[in-house]
Amino acid sequence: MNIHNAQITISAVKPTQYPQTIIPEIALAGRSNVGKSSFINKLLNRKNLARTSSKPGKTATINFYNIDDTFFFVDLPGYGYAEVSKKEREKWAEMINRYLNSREQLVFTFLLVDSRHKPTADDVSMHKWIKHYYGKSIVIATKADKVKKSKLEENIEVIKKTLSLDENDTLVVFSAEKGTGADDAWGIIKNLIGCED
Ligand SMILES: Nc1nc2c(ncn2[C@@H]2O[C@H](COP(=O)(O)OP(=O)(O)OP(=O)(O)O)[C@@H](O)[C@H]2O)c(=O)[nH]1
Ligand SMILES: [Mg+2]
Repeated sequence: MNIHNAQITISAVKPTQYPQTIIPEIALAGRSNVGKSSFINKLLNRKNLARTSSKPGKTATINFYNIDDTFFFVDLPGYGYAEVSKKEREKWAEMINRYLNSREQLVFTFLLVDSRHKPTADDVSMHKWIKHYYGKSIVIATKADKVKKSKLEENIEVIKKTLSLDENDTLVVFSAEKGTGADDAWGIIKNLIGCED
């Protein structure tokens, strides 16, 4: 896809702040620090469009990125970050759930997991929700550049098994550092939003 214009529309904390458009939305869910914001930046070839940080908990709001008025990337706060207070975590979870469960424009939710680690209990429940909601899932295994190739294959098997992926599910091995998987991700996105070019 030839992107001309990608910009943040709003950082929202409640539904009244969501963009009042009917443009399709693709949301990115995953553990804090897994690479959701970096995924957006890599796909758009923009270093700092979505703010990233080596410190987990960077994205604390629901950030809507308008991509050429064709679709929105919706960058969600990460879950499972132990360092923030329980109260704060619950607030984020509520904010995420409210968006995911009620947003009509939401055409799909990608699940990002770290290709170095076994998916957590939170990842498993997020994946279950996605399967229940869409009947299929798209899992992005991030930070693939950080794992040796032989180990990577092993880890991908563990991810598939832990999340119980089946033939309806798609797993994309991804690296925001190297660009691995970016073309595949674009192919999936174009398909989801019904875009030809
Ligand atoms: N080597 C490598 N580092 C990555 C990759 N993706 C993300 N990172 C790094 O991981 C850290 C976290 O990335 P973010 O994109 O901020 O993660 P996030 O999921 O948006 O995190 P929160 O906003 O806290 O939920 C940053 O230091 C990134 O540079 C990748 O594919 N390869
Ligand atoms: Mg982020």
